[in-house]
Amino acid sequence: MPRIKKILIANRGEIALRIMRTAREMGISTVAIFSEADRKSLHVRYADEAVCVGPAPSAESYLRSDKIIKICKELNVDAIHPGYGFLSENTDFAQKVADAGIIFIGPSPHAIEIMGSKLAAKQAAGKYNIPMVPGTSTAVTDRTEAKKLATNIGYPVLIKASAGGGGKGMRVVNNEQEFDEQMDRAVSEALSSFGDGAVFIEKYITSPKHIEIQILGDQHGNIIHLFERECSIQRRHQKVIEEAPSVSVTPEIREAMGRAAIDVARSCGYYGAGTVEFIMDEKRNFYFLEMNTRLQVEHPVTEQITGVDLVRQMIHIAEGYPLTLKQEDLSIKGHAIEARVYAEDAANNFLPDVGTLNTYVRPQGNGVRVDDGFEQGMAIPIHYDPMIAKLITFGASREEAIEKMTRAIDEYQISGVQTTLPFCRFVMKHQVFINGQFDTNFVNHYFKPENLTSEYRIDESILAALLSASLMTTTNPLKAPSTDLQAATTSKWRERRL
Ligand code: MV4
Repeated sequence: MPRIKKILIANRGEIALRIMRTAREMGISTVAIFSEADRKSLHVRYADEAVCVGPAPSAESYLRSDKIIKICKELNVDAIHPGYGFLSENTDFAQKVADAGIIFIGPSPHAIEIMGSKLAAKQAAGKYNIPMVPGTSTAVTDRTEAKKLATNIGYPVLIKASAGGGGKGMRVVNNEQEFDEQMDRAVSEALSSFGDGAVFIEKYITSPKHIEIQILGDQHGNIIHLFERECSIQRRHQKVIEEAPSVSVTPEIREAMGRAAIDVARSCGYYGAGTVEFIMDEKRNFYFLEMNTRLQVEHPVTEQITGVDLVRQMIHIAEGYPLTLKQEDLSIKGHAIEARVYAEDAANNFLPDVGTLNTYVRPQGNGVRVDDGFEQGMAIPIHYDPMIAKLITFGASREEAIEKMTRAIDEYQISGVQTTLPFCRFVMKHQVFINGQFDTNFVNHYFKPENLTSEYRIDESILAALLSASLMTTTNPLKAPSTDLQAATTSKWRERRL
């Protein structure tokens, strides 16, 4: 069995750091790569060795597969962990790594390729009895033919790009009159975004919950699932809150969904860690959507409820060992919630906010995990994803996890950039979130910028703190307009930018 002694992490930020921590625990040495913008990053300092791969833009640094493979050869690297994003779901990269005699810590190029195409994925899954949304599993090209299919499926329908992702190339069609225009748009968007104009049609599920199953497979055909994650709280296809388990999933549904996820993985000979996405309608019917062939951003909630280190498992699998975990040994213990802390202004349509972390103090204590890659004083680079941190809480029950999240959000001190923390607090306090009756429309239905201020109204204890503080030089918080989010946020008024 090839023992991995040295890993290169082809990524940056919190996920690079998260992977290195497990590698270090396993006695594996680590190589970081970094762009010129990340020279001082925590992931660079944490690594045993670090190599600059180029200028700030990803295309000139983190996406330079040729350079990355060359570094591996020069530094005697045994394996590459791609993290998420960047090269993680790139078939050519996985193949080139294998051709260079380096272990790719992830699935086979074949599995990445199949699941990278929604149509190929549907066709592969079609060999098993996996529930799928009524629709086509081949590309539609002829409009007249397509309209007939849509009428049979029944409006509203969704036109989707086979190569799509993040909602791109996806068009809702409410009736036959709209069909031609929306189909043209979907095809041209698919062509311009992915260079592949193949589209297909599905019944549009108007109020779905987004539920995904974590799976692990080894190179000997064993596949297990690690239950579900509920990811419905998102806006513009960007997840903000994730949790495990889901309030809407019964033990029976969990078992059926887990079995379906394992079959999807089996349909492409999957090994490594992977995630099978489903949507669930109001009647709790669930349908397979697609499979993500990487370690996902939200993997920590699964780690917290199962006690399994997913990165450790990925490394074991890549080394060729059979899974030591058995399905019957796995169980859900407690509840975990993740809040993504983005440098974005939720009060201003989630506009990205650039700047420096003038104050950056993490919450701590029982049931709190923070996965991040920043320190106080660092600037958030504009070149990459604006995620500052993932705040994860876990408790014996969902209520406890929510209470811990609210407390942790209140402890988190960030100034210099606007963040999604106030928005996450709004979600934790919202009755619809608390009772679990939410779907992917939650943000559109319930969130308005004004909501943030009511939760952040100055109360007496804050007034007392304001009066005793000697920092009231820039503005008088007592006169701060009630719409001023920063001014009314617990203690954060002190760092208000003018
Ligand atoms: C759907 C759907 C409703 N009906 N398919 C969004 C991106 C891609 N992963 C698939 N997506 C959807 N597919 C059918 N037939 C609704 C969505 C969808 C969605 C899915 C998961 C999480 C958030 C979402 C937000 C809007 C739409």
